[in-house]
Amino acid sequence: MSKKIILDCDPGHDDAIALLLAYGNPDIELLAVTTVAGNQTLEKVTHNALAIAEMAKISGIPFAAGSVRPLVREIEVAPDIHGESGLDGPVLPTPTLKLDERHAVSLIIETIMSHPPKTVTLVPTGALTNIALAARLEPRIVERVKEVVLMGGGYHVGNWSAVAEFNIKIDPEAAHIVFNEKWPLTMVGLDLTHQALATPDVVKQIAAIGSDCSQFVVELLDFFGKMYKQAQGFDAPPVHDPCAVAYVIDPNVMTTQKVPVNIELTGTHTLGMTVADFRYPAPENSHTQVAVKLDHHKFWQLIINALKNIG
Ligand SMILES: [Ca+2]
Repeated sequence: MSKKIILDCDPGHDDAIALLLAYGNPDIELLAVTTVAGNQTLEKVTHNALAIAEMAKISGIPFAAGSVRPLVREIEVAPDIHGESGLDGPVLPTPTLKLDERHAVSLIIETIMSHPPKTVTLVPTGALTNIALAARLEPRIVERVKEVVLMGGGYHVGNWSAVAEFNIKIDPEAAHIVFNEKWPLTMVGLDLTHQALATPDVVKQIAAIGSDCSQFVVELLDFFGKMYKQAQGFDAPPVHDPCAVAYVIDPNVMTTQKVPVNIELTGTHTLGMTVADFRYPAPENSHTQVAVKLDHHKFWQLIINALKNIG
């Protein structure tokens, strides 16, 4: 049973690896790739998405560009982590794949509505702008999707402020919309992704694959590692976005806990915080859950196997 997903991303080093995992894993059917401003401008992240497609020889999957900025806030990008291009490090091939002419939000809606109910999983790994707009433009998608599995937030930790994570912090209003719609939502946040470290041993295993694609990932991780060391003091970089894809492939790759989550929109020091209420056992009908503990070995094996499959 293949799992149909739409990957909504802002590549981005870890988005790139998420895309390769989704494309290279045999259990995933990648229906569409959509982009959103975040790690860099929309123009740059869209170019990067197409360059990754070129590198991995991805064809027959629509790629569409989406929102150029957050719903309310000014655009914020992250050159301290991803460089000026959004994907600094490896030399990127020139894309030949043409963008789908539709806006990402239209592509998301049309893809969900043209598939049977409860078969399509949304996997956002950037700001939630496109997803929020899609839910407002076509509210029937909320009932129709199987679930939303997103990389973002953190119930005990932030990275763009003391308590807020980048994807949520840059467009908190969009996140508020997405977390408050009643679709099943899994938040794969920093609490989880900070366990997904690309340790030297992992990088060695990826290098040993010996393909263009594995070399590309090694170069991505090399740059990403340096930036994370410099910006946040990590000895090995946390590779966030593929964690969300990995959960869709095999929920046993991590443990989760049901808990109500809401987004802080007004706090002076807490804007964009994903506020998880652990005071009581979550109600049975709680539609949100958070990722807690990663099986590090299983996670990296999924990525290594996907890279081998791409060849
Ligand atoms: Ca991302």
